[in-house]
Amino acid sequence: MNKETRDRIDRTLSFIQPWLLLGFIIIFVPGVVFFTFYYSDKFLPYPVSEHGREIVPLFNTTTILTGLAFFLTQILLFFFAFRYRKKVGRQARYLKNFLKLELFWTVIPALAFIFLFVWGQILWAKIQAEPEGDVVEIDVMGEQFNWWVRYPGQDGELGRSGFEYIDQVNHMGIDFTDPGSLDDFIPMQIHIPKGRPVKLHIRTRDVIHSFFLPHFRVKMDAVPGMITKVNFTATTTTAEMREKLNDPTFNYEVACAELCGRMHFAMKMILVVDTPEEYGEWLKEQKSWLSQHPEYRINYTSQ
Ligand SMILES: [Cu+2]
Repeated sequence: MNKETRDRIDRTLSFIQPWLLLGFIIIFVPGVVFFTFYYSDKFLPYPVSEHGREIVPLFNTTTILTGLAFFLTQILLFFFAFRYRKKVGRQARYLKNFLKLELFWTVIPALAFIFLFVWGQILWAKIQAEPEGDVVEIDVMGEQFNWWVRYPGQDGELGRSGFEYIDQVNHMGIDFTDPGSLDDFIPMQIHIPKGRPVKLHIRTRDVIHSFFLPHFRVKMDAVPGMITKVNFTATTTTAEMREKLNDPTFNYEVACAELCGRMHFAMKMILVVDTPEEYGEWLKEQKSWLSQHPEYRINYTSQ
């Protein structure tokens, strides 16, 4: 390619590009607003946990503030790229010492960030505070690509567990030398009672997973070698939610929110919110894991 051709391409591009940038503002910006509202029925329904209701105003404020900043800066960015496009005979000017302007765009965003940070931090401390009252404790374990949950059983105590006890059958590595483990049970669905605080102890036996309950605004990573904790209190039963959404097949779902491998998308579990009475009934129906795997009683308790 000779110099003349290169110059011609260069001139053509510097003529077209500013107009493309202007077109971007005209099409993209209204497009974002339009589709946000167009698909608003696909948004998550109002949270069904006590702390979730407090997250809503924080989430909305953050979205509005960052949204305004986004539109303002993007519109200016693309507009200026158009307005000051290359023109024969126009020289760029170098401006300096605009202290007031620099203070303006440094201090205002800084204050906005501090405000959001403090609000979020106060709320997070409240969510992570030790729950009071009649707490339902559940041991949760992630594995590629399943969730396992263990309940304390009649004695209200989760028995010990350890990685050394994990095998093909004892997925959660329950330690049966601990009497607290004897009546623990592992259901295929999570049941929790409405109105009682739930405390989850979250573990993983392989890679990082993330325990995500979108309807409850609960999300906590499962980190190898650690037990992470998260608390929440459900405010709406599954039956009430089915009525509210007019969908008799609706179920709350646990999802994995950390890309953890090939079958990550399928790593989910159903969570049922019962009335306290239904929950009591369900608890009574559960059989201890040990009663279904009696061979483990021999293996560990005879040692
Ligand atoms: Cu996962």
